[in-house]
Amino acid sequence: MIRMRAWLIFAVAAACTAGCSVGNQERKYRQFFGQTAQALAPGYSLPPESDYGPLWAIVESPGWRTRDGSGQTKAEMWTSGDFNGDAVDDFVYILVANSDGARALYAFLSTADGYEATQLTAGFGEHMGLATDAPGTYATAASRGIGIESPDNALAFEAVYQAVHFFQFEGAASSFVWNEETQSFDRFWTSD
Ligand SMILES: [Ca+2]
Repeated sequence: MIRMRAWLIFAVAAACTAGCSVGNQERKYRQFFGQTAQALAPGYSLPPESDYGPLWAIVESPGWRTRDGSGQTKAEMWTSGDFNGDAVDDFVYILVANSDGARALYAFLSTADGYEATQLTAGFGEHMGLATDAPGTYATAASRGIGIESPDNALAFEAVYQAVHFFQFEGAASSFVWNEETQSFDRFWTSD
């Protein structure tokens, strides 16, 4: 009996480790959106709850196990990391326009005075996801002969800081990489 109870406690604790970690992640992104991001992107909201549907529910499915800059598994519609290299976390969200439901990708970057919003792209369909790329050198789609060109026909690019990975499951993918010189993001395609 004692052994059974120990197993039960272990099982509950294990379930909570997975479930609670997801809960904490979700809370972090919802909190930042409510307290900071929402006011910087007027007219936009988080995607509808239905977007948390099967894909988010099966987040342990490897294809959708997207991770943020701290290595934590999280939902596809948001990610975080230090994208502009000031050692403060930045946040990126897929948002939906209140007026017509069009989707837009927004980055909220840390500055000396708080955060500022930048729209990275807009007008894409559903089922796009976000993850965080580690710093490093990456090959572009063009380097593999795939007909989608990156800026300056680059065959490779270097992410000095973490970068925003924006992708469709088994489809198009690009990375938004901070350019220190222009103080903005360059977009490199890694898959079409
Ligand atoms: Ca930052």
